[in-house]
Amino acid sequence: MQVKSVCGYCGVGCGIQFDTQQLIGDISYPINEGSLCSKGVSELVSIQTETRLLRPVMRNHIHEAYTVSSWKESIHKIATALKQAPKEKIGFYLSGQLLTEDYYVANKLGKGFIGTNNVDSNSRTCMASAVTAHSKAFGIDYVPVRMHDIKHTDLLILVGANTAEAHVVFHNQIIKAKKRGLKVIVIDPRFTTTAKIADLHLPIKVGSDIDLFNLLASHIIDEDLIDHAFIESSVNNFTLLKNKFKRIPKTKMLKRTGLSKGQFQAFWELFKSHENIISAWTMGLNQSTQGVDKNLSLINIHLLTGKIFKRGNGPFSLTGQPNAMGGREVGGLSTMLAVHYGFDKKSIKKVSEFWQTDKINPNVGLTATEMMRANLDVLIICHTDPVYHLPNRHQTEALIQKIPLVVEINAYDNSETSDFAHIKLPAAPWGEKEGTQTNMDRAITKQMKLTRTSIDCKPDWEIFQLIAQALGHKKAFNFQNPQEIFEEFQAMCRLNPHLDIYNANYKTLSESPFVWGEAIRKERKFFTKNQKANLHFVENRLISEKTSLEYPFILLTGRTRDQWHSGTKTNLPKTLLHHKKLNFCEIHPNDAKRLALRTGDAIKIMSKQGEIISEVLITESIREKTLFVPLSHRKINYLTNSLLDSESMEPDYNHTPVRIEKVKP
Ligand SMILES: Nc1nc2c(c(=O)[nH]1)N[C@H]1C(S)=C(S)[C@@H](COP(=O)(O)OP(=O)(O)OC[C@H]3O[C@@H](n4cnc5c(=O)[nH]c(N)nc54)[C@H](O)[C@@H]3O)O[C@H]1N2
Ligand SMILES: Nc1nc2c(c(=O)[nH]1)N[C@H]1C(S)=C(S)[C@@H](COP(=O)(O)OP(=O)(O)OC[C@H]3O[C@@H](n4cnc5c(=O)[nH]c(N)nc54)[C@H](O)[C@@H]3O)O[C@H]1N2
Ligand code: SF4
Ligand SMILES: [Mo]
Repeated sequence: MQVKSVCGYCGVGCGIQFDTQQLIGDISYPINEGSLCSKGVSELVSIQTETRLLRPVMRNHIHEAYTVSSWKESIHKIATALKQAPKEKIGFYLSGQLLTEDYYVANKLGKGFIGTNNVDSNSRTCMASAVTAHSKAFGIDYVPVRMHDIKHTDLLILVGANTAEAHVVFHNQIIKAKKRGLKVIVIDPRFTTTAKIADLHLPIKVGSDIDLFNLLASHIIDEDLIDHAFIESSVNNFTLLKNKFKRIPKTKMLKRTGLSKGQFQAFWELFKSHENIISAWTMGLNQSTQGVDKNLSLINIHLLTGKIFKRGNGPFSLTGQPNAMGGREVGGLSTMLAVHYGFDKKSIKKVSEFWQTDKINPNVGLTATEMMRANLDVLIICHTDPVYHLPNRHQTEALIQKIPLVVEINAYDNSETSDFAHIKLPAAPWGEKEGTQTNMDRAITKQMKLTRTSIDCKPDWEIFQLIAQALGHKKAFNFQNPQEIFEEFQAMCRLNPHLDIYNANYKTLSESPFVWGEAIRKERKFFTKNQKANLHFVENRLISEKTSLEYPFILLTGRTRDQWHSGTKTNLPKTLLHHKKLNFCEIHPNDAKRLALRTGDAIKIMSKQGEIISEVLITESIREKTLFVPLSHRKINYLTNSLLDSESMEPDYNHTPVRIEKVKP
C-alpha cells in the first residue's frame, strides 16, 4: 500500500511517498515535485536506532541513574508536582518540531487550564525576531511570499541564509530559476555553498545588516525609486523615515558594513535594474541583539518600493523547523495567547469562552530564553534540547539543576538535556504518528503513520492530554485522535477569521496541502489600526559584545547539509552521509598563518563563557577575524554569550568574541 506523507525536518516541507519497500519524494507534490535531500531520504532509518527512548524512566536526583517507570507512576508524579506548584513557577518548553495538534493541546493545557503563560518554544531562539518584526510592520505575523514566487521574480536577495545547506530543496528551485535568468545576491560574512551560485556575494561584516539596508533605503529615497501610490494608500511613517535618513552619514554606514564602495554600487545597480524582487533571510538576521531591527530594516525596503503583495515580490522569512509556523498559528509562544490573539481583555474573553475556562492569566509569560533564570518548580521540555541549544551553556546547566522537577519528553535517549532531567517520557517520533504541520510558506500538510508505534511510546499530544486528565480536566481533554484536535483548532480559528485554516480538510492534507492566508495577499491587507503597514526607522546600535585584544575573533555558528542540530536523528551510523565533518572550525588563511595553524590541527576555542575543542579548517570562504563552527558540535553553546534582543528575546548566537589556541599534541 502506498502512503503519502511529509518530511519532518525543515520548513520546506517536502512531500514523500512510501510503500513498504521504499521512501521517495512525491512527484505530484507541488512543493518538491519529487526531490528530497539526504535528511528526508533517511528519515525512516532514524527511527530504527538503538538510541530511541522506549520506556518512561525516572530518578529522584540527577546524580542517580534512571530506573524504568510506568506511564501511570510518571504522570501521577508530574500531576502532583503541578498541583503543588504556584502557576507562575511552571514552565512548558516546546518546539517548532512539534505537530500542530501537540502544540494545541500543550498550549490549551498551560495557558487555558493551568493558568500559566510560561508556554514557549525553541522558536524563541530561531524565528522570534521575524515574528515580532512582522507584527510591528504588518500588524500580524504573516509571511507574504510563497516558494513558487521564485519562478516569477527577477532578483533574489539572500541575507544571512545558507539555503544550500539549510533549505536544500528550495535551493534547488533557486538553481532552476537561475537557468531562466534569475539573479541572486548573497549577503553573508562567509562565502557559503549558497554564495557559489550568486551573481554577487557581499561578505558583510557580522552584525551590520541594518547599515546596509539603511544605505539602500537612502538611495531608494534619494533616487526616487519609491512607489508613491502604494505609500499613499498603504504605508505609515514615510515622511518621518525620510527626514531621519537625511541626518545619518552614508559613509559611516558603508564603513560599518566592511564593504567597499564598488561592492555597494554593484548591489545598488542590481537592485534598481530589476522589477520583481524577493529578499529571503534566516538566522543571519534573526539571531541578534538587533534581530527585530534587522528584519525591519529589510522590510522597509519592500514597503518603500511597493515590492510586496505582488507576484514574485516580498520579504520572505524562511522558517527553519518543520512546524515553527504551525506553532505560531496555534499561539505556542509565551507572548501570544492563541490563534494570533494576545493578552488584551477582548482576546482573553473570546478564548476563555471557546475553551470554557476562567483560568487565563492576563500577563505575558516567560520566554524560553528566560525560563531557566526564573527559579521554576516544574519544567516540562518537549521535542527540544535546551541544554544543547540555549546560549551560555555553563549558565544553563547551573540554573536547570536548581529546578526540582525537570520532565523531558523525547523520542531519543541521548539528548544533552537528558543529564539534567528527573523524568523522561518516550514520544513516538516521525513515522510512528500522525498530524499536521505548516511549512515556511503557510502550506499545511500532514505527516502520516508509516509504521507501528513502539509499544510504550506515545504521540506528544497524548502525553500532554494524560497530564491534563490527571489534573482533572477530562472534559476539555478528551481527544480520541489528532483529527479531533485539528478540528477543534480549526473551529477556534474562526475567532480570528484571517486565519482561514477552518477551510482546510484534515482528511486530504497529506495529498494536497492547504495554504492559509491567501486572501490577505490578494487583498493586499495589513492588520494595523489604520490597516496600513508601518515603516520603522532603525539604526545599528552596535550593542553586541565587542572583540578585544584578548578575544579578537567573532564566532559564527550554523548548519551543514546532512546534520540536523544535535544529531539525535542524523548522526547515526546508518545515516552518516556527511559531506562535512561534525566538528571543524573555519578560519581565514591569513589568520591561520599568523597563528601558525594548519588544516587538521586541534585547537581550543575560548570565550568569556567557556571553551571547546575543535579542528582547524583553513578556507578563503570566511572573512578575516571571523570563525565558523557548525551546530553539529554539540558543545558549541559553552562559548556563546547570554545577550538577547530586548523585544524578541532571541539570542545573539553569531556575535561571540573568542580566541583560539593550538592544542599541544
Ligand atoms: N541541514 C540542516 N538544515 C536545517 C537545519 C539543520 O539543523 N540542518 N535547521 C533548520 C533550522 S531550525 C533553521 S533556523 C534554519 C537556519 O537556516 P540558515 O539561517 O540558513 O542556517 P545557518 O547555517 O544558521 O546560516 C545562517 C547564515 O548567516 C550568516 N550570518 C551570521 N551572522 C550574520 C550577519 O550578521 N549578517 C549576515 N548577513 N549573515 C550572517 C552565517 O554565516 C550563515 O551562513 O535551517 C533549517 N534547516
Ligand atoms: N550556537 C547556536 N545555537 C543555536 C542555534 C544557532 O544557530 N547557533 N540555532 C538555534 C535554533 S534556530 C534552533 S531551532 C535550535 C534547535 O535546537 P534543538 O531544538 O535543541 O535541536 P534538536 O536537535 O532538533 O532537538 C530536537 C529534540 O527532539 C527530539 N525528538 C525527535 N523526534 C521527537 C518526537 O517526535 N517527539 C519528541 N518529544 N521529541 C523528539 C530529538 O531527539 C532532539 O533531542 O537551536 C538553537 N541554538
Ligand atoms: S529540504 Fe527539508 S523538507 Fe525537504 S527533504 Fe530536505 S529536510 Fe526534508
Ligand atoms: Mo531554528
